[in-house]
Amino acid sequence: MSTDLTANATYDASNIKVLKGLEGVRHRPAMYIGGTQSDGYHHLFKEILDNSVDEALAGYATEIVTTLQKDGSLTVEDNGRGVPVDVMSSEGKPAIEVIYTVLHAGGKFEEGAYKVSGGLHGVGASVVNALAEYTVVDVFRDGKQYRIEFSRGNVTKPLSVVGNAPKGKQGTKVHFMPDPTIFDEGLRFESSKLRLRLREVSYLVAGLRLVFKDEIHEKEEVFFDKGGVASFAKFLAEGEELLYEKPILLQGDVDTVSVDVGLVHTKSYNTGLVTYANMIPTGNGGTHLSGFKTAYTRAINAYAKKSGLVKDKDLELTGDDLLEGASCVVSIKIPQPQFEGQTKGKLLNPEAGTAVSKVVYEKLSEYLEENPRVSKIIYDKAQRAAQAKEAARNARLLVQRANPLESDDLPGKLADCQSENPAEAELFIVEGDSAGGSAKGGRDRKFQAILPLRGKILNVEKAGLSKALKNAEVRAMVAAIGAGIGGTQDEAHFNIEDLRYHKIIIMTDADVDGSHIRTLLLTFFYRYMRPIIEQGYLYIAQPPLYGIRVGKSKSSEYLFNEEALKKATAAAGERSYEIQRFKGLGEMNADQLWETTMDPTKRVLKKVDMRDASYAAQIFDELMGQDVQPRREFIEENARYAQLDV
Ligand code: 28G
Repeated sequence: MSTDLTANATYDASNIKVLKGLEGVRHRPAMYIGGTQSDGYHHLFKEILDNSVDEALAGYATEIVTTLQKDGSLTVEDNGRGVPVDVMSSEGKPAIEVIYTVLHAGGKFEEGAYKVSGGLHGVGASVVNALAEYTVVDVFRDGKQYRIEFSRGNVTKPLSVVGNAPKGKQGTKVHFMPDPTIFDEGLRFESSKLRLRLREVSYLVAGLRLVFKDEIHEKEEVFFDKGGVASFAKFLAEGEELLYEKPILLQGDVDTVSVDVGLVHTKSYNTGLVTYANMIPTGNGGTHLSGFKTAYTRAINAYAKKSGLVKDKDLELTGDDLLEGASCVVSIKIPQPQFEGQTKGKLLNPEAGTAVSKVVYEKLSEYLEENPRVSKIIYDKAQRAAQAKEAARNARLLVQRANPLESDDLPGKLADCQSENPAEAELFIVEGDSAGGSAKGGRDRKFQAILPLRGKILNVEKAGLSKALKNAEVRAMVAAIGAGIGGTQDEAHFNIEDLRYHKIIIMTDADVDGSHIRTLLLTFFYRYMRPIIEQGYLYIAQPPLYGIRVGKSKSSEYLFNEEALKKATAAAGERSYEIQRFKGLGEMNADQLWETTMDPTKRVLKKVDMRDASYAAQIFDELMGQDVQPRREFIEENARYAQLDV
């Protein structure tokens, strides 16, 4: 049974305008979804999910189920009211068709307009339709099940009733497949990225239940939390020891801006701060973040004076001191957000700053008054942070006093290169003395320097800066790199201009120990020499797992994974071949190491990319904890932040 709800005559002329709009989307997808790489691909999911979330924010949907199908397509289903299906008199077409085929000018793609209390949802649907190979929308409404189908912006099956809705069932179900001719080759939905957004949304919309069914990996997961951003802050602090159990929630509305802040303090030395405007992550902060920092700092200092926690009335702790070990989530909703740049990384609205500042000052002051025990804990921690900062400053001066440009002061185990031109100089940081020896023997000393590290380096995440600066391996790296050492707690003591090498290459084994050392090194660079990552100067060497020599060939081909090995043996066919398995860097002789891993014309380097750094930073903390499992997951996940650079 299938009833066509519109007369065919209404399609034809009226569709021409519609198609023009969506053709524009297909012609310049980047303008609408940011790009045609993985982020753009996953943006389609976010748009559809947002529509369901809006229906939840409007007070109708309570559950959203996302299913990653075996064939890579995606289904999102909510239990809201169902997209309206009645024919709009202005267009002569069902509302749902209009929503999916008319590009909404002035919608969130152009200005980022966001109607907080519902009413504007559906805006991204037409963009998704335009960029999908197929989109099938089922609506459960008034006891019926309706369906309409699209492909690449066009209606392929007009709206019809396909049957009765199961008893009591209401809502919208969207099934779509991104158009492979639009996106970069080989892209697929990644469970990790879908889960990241679902988790985020479950915290940003307290009480909304988000189910993820991963049919590829046959897993199901429910994201649900009543605690909102307070739980989010606690989640981001996972793996760290909390200074008090219950995270702090600060909420309030100022005019049309609504403010939600979650806050918890841990024993760690790092600050985790994530901000959102209308559920969009603002990785570069903006007015809401500034408003938070000022009000937070003022509220605590004022309370400390008033309550007698501070003896010296003039002594004010800085925001950085007060935020050491804190994990904070700032989420605001604002009718007309203004973002800087295309990536929406930074919020510009001045009224957002005022609103956050007002809510945080008032509500935090109130909280501190009512919770003197917690207030004292927070203040004591910040005082210790201020003292440690002083100690670190002294220790840092000691390390820096040795002028790294005079080779006498370079660490003894560094085999430096001849070139003094950073643009061509490379520093290999090598795990273990034996690999270090091979690297020294195999390198091109003109431009390649070798710094062997002995055993495991200090976990800077647990030790903190002043201890780290006492560690011999850390000091050797700081001296060799030559640009000082920074940190999130203090003024910039790292100067990228002084960098002695524009390629810093971490060379560790492909085993668990190697991964661990690599993780520790990444943490170190991330925390204390971040500009090196930001500028794209940090790399990971990829030693091959196998070498294969086919037939009478004199040279080996190097293979980096099992799959490549399979391909190579298949390609060898009838010819004889010889496979060599490399167990570790230390087992390669100098020539082999040069040939496989160091020779710029043959080697494979992964560039460490920190585009996702603001979120990664949060996850980073958690992963550096004591648990082996999350750390292992990190090592796998970390591949997402590294790009292949041959
Ligand atoms: C499953 C994946 C994506 C949605 C709704 C519900 C309504 C709606 C969506 O209306 C048009 C414009 C302003 C009212 C609203 C239903 C009011 C009454 C809705 C979704 C009509 C859009 N009944 N659920 N759109 N508005 N879920 N999920 O897309 O005036 S989109």
